[in-house]
Amino acid sequence: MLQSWRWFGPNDPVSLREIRQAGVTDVVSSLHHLACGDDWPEQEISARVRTIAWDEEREQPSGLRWGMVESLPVHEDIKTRSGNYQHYIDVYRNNVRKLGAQGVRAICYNFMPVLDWARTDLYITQADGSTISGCNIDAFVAFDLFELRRPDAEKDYAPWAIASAQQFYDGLTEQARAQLRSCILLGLPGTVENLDPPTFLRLLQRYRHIDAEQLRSNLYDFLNAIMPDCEAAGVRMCIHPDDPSYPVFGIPRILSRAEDVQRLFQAVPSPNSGLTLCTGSFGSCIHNDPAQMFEQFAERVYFVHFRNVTHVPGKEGSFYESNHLFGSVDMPRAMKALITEEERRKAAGVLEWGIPVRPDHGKLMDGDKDSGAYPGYSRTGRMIGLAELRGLEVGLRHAMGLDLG
Ligand code: DNO
Repeated sequence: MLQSWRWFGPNDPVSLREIRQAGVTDVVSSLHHLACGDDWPEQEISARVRTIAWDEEREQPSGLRWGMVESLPVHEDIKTRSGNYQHYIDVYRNNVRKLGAQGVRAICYNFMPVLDWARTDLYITQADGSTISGCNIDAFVAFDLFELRRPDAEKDYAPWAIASAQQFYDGLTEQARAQLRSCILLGLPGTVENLDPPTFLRLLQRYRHIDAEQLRSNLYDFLNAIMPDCEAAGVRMCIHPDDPSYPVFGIPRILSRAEDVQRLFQAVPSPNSGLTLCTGSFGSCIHNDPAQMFEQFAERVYFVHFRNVTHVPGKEGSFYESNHLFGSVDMPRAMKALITEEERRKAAGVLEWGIPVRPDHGKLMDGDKDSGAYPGYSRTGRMIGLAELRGLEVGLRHAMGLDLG
């Protein structure tokens, strides 16, 4: 695996030097200060390439490179195929070409309406005092019904689910309700903005007449329009799964299950359209086996997010993010799928770059609590995750009789 790390740019509390010292070679970054749909100026791209690759202080190459963009967000006009979508597709195509010309090899994006990843709690305290994030299905439903009051929302839920959400909501203090609101509507890392309930509702309304089939076809049209540029620029698109991988707030979901991935690859056969295999996002749906999905789609996996989730027994949809190696995702099997695919590409002579893997999310430990780290994007927690994953890789490679990578 290529050890990679998400870096949010010069204001990130974790420095590039620390990232390098943790063993990382591949930085995953984006021009976060630009708005969704903006043209990315060439000078800004080259400045970021240089910031990552050149150690100013020591005046020498840093040992890091920027080959992976996460994310180049897709404008809502493209997802809804309305408004100025043609303009935004042209901008996207241009950005792909510019990024490819400056050495970017792959782009991670998603096609989730309105929200990027969503959680109902970002600071769940564990027994050891560290915090992690998670989803409580009752909280999602309660927010939808009693806070947002989305029209017709009750039609999306079974009566027992509504009753359970009601009971949950009744037990919340006003302060806990406010916390839930800000957690769901907060711009999480990588997302575009903080939303307020009326704006969120208005944005959701744009999808009132867009069902999953329509959204799928909008995704395929978008990808087919940009594929020639991706191919010419040598850039691979890696779609990120829906997170969580089940419906929330009536939003259509089109990248949650294995059949969604299969349909995507049938509709857009270009090898430049691939997958970000995020074990945590796929793992949030109890019907998915992310390790098996890795094996199934290995040839089209160009980027990996390794993290684990633990399902709450008897509460489908409720989970918390757990230690990278232990939880509902069979991480040794997922790592084995990665190694097997890397070896296959090597033997076939098609491993031009390697498969970047980032330790996705990590617990927030005491020393990091005041560092300004984004939820999930802790320094120490992610470094522990990376170290554990590296250990797992070396152990498996040794057991498989392979070189240690
Ligand atoms: C969350 C991330 C996502 C991801 C986007 C990709 O931690 O995995 O925000 O970057 O969905 O577009």
